[in-house]
Amino acid sequence: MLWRPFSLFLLGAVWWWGSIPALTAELTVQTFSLEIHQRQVTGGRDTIQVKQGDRVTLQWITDETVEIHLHGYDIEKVLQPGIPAEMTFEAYATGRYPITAHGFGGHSSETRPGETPLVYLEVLPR
Ligand SMILES: [Cu+2]
Repeated sequence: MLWRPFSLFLLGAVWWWGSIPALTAELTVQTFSLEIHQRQVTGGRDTIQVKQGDRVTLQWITDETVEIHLHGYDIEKVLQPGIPAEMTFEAYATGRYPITAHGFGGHSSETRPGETPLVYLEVLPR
């Protein structure tokens, strides 16, 4: 009786191949466009919601030079007016994290008198 283990193997192979697209489909890519105008994120958006494990891309455009900081994930980026910039990361940690402006107009790092939250990133558990 050779056919039995063989057909079991075939079944296993079908199951295994079938699971590959399912696994890749789990990885959701989330892209958000954010525009800073007069030191605020436009459109009244104050929260970005994603799920844990999502691949997140934040596309930024600003009308003023500013250093932005995603707390928790500790990603910093200097934005220049009119030049699109991206932050890409995997949302591995759940929680609510502020994205703050460290300084507008190019005056950053040395003095940080009260960071201004621009928007919050919320990472929800799966
Ligand atoms: Cu900060």
